[in-house]
Amino acid sequence: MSTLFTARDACSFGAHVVVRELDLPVEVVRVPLRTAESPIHAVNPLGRVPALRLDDDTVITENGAILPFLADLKPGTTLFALPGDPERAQIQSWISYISTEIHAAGFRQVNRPERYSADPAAHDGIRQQAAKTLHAAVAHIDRHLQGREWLVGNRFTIADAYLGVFVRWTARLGPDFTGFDALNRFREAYLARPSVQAALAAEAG
Ligand SMILES: N[C@@H](CCC(=O)N[C@@H](CS)C(=O)NCC(=O)O)C(=O)O
Repeated sequence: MSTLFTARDACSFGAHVVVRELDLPVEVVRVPLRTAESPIHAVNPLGRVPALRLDDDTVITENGAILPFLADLKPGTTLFALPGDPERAQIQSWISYISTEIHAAGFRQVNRPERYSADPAAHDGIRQQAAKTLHAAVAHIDRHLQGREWLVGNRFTIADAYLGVFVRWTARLGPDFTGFDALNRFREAYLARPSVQAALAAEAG
């Protein structure tokens, strides 16, 4: 059986939700992060989740690869679209935007400024600038979601499963990030999904 390596409250949550949405025969295993003892290092040399190990020991890393791969295990699922369908590219476009603009340029710099400067005196400035960048990226998504429930095609897709991770984190960033109406509606709809509730319960255990 394939194994999806995840961590609590991490960006692997979206892939975990997809496994549950599609009822895939994938074992979800939680690992600790940022410790040399974690079994994740034997799977992903970067020590990061998500990582997907297939039956034949092939390893796939990166949300941008894992989310489409999981959806393609059920060809024709409404969570994705078939090759050649422009919606497939739109879904991939959002995953790429979220991974680069929201995660890497935003949350990673807000949460881990030490990765961008060895000088502790620089960290507050990095955090503040990253929060502004993040705010602009979140506002872009909020505008897109005006009058829509989900990112693409009026249905929940793998891009929404992934966005939900960061929409949950955004709420913790303080008052500047709480007034996005469309995003707030998205968060409620996301949290109401049985797959999300089941994944949350499993990760809390
Ligand atoms: N670009 C990667 C980022 C993965 C990533 O940064 N995962 C975090 C959890 S949200 C992690 O494992 N961090 C541990 C570390 O960097 O040591 C992806 O989208 O899959």
